[in-house]
Amino acid sequence: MHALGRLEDLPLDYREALTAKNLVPLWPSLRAVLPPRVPTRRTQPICWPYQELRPLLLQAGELTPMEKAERRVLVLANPGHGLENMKASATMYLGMQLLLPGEWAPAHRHTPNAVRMIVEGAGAYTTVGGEKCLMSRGDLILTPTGLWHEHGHDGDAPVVWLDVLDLPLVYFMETSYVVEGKRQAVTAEAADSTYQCAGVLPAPAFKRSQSDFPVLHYPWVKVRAALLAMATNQPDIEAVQVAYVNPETGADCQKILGFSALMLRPGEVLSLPARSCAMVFHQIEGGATVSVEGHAFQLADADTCCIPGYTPVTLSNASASEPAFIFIADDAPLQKKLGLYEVRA
Ligand code: 1HN
Repeated sequence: MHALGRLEDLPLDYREALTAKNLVPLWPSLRAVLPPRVPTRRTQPICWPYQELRPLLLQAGELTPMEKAERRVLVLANPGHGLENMKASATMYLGMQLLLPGEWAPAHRHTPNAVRMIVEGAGAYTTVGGEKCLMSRGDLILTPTGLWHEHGHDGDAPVVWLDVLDLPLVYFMETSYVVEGKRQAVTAEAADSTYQCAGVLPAPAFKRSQSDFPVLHYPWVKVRAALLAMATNQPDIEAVQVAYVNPETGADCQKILGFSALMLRPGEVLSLPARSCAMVFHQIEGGATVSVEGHAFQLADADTCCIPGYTPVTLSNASASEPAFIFIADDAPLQKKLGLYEVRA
């Protein structure tokens, strides 16, 4: 690949003539936008240990009342993207949200899709599209695009959860906006949904669900039990991993970001090939090491890290007796829809 002409190679008056007409020569910038073989990634491998951010989040609870915050969140920002841009990766936003007993985060709906991974506390709930979802550690609760949602807390200790949104992508596309609303009437309890019984679907008059998001709440107790059963029943399986899907279609539960839960068996070392998607790892239980070239993050309970795409990663569980459970988010669904997804051997 030979060197291309630089901007400085062009006469100043020519460059000024271009600028005056809103024109730009491609060749000085061509290699920057089309680097050979491997894309340029601003996403840096970064870890946010929970014990470091927790006191700062609780302090936000003292410093900023709910009325002044609407959502009391510390954003897990990747310095590679500039902290003020609030991106963990090019497409993924991460934030730790605090709700104190008795507080209320008012109803709104917006175009970005959100999910919440519950980190600590009990007694809080989120109501999504009229469906009340109680929050327990490790639960995954979806707030898909366009659905009303609000959070409440009837318990007596702080509740914290991890928000994962496709906000950077939706904002980049100039399609991000919010609508404020009134308190929703609760029309259903997620825990009572027919979908909580695996293997059967509601089929009134033999019709399938009209919703793109039939399940909004994936309780950790059930996901954990599924992983343990998989580890017991399929001891030779390469990875003990389940994906959060739409049970009507088997497709990813959201359209842009994908979510899964992984169990690392005691002593397990799992090497994943480089894939084009960026990834987020959040430790639900136990401890694990996330290793990429130049970094080894030791994740303890509730720690979160991210890695850029096109990066091989090794996950390991150093415990000889305890499993490790990890929540994973990535932008593979988006990349697959766009024909950009790759696995490199
Ligand atoms: C949002 O609506 C929530 O509803 C949390 O809890 C974080 C970050 C950016 C945009 C919208 C929530 C958010 C958000």
